[in-house]
Amino acid sequence: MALLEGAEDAVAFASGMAAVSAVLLTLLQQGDHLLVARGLYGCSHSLVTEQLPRFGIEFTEVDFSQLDQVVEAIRPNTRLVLLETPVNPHLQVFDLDRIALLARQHELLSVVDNTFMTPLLQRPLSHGIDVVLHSATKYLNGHGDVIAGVVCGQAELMARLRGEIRKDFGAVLSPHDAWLILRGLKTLAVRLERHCANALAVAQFLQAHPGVERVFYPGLAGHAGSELIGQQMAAGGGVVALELKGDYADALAFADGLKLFTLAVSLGDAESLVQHPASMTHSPYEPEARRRAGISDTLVRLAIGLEHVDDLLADLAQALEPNRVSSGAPPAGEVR
Ligand code: 3LM
Repeated sequence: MALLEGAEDAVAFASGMAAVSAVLLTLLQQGDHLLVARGLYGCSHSLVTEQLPRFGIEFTEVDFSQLDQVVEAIRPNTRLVLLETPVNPHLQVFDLDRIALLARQHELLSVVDNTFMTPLLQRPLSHGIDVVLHSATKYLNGHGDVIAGVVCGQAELMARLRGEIRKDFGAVLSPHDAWLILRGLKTLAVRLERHCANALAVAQFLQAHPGVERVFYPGLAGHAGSELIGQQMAAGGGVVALELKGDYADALAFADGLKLFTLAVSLGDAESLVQHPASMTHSPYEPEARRRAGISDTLVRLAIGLEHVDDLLADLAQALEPNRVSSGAPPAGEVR
């Protein structure tokens, strides 16, 4: 992973959250403050907003697309900035060159969660970011059967992660799981090609569908940050999010109505997965914080797998049939 990310060294952990917490517990101490993106994976959000304050570490949530706001939020005890790009679950994209420069100008360390892209689609260190981390549970493994994390960066910092936090907190990765991810990495390039091609086709299909209010996919023209494709991102990735026309129940009925997509959290697997962030991955968010993070009740997240694109589009089409979405009940006479 150090080679792929262009880093001096890398350290493996028992999960993505073990990697996120190890970085923050190594770089921060009591009295410190960090700037964190409003939209983050649910458990990363609760780690920063609920766990770290117990150790006297403060935070401010900011929108990293509004850099003047970010500068205003910097305090004398601010030590680092933490963000994901694209953001889980609505895929907002941030300009890493500009964020890395801002952090450097204010002597802040910059930490980017690159789980949704992998180093094959985006290399944050090459944009001046200090630390990059991954939930290897997702694309790096690619088969939904391992939980793991990895952090990449300067050798001195990686030595502290390995020699202090991982050793004493114990979030080590099992040798067998390390072997499984090494195996997954062999097929990462071809899997990402299919994930990205399928995701673009799904995003275009949904964008044209009358039952869909809005589609979020960095590979779609008009998506905020899509101009960074080709500069910062090699492609849009394998996750698509959408907002349905309707309400909370309609979003659940749509997710329930899919047959080929499995209703489950996680992403990056060979199989396509569907989930409802408000009640699943981002349920740790307080409703007000979730609203500020732009995660609505009708937002549905699709982790696009490696199946044949025609099968995926056919499944979406049947689940979006008007009467299925509105009543949630299957059409008359059809037994589930
Ligand atoms: C999910 N995400 O379905 P683990 N960083 C990012 C992530 O998306 C995740 C992690 C870190 C999901 C997990 S919900 C229980 C399933 C951007 C995880 C944490 O600890 O390896 O799961 O990674 O969005």
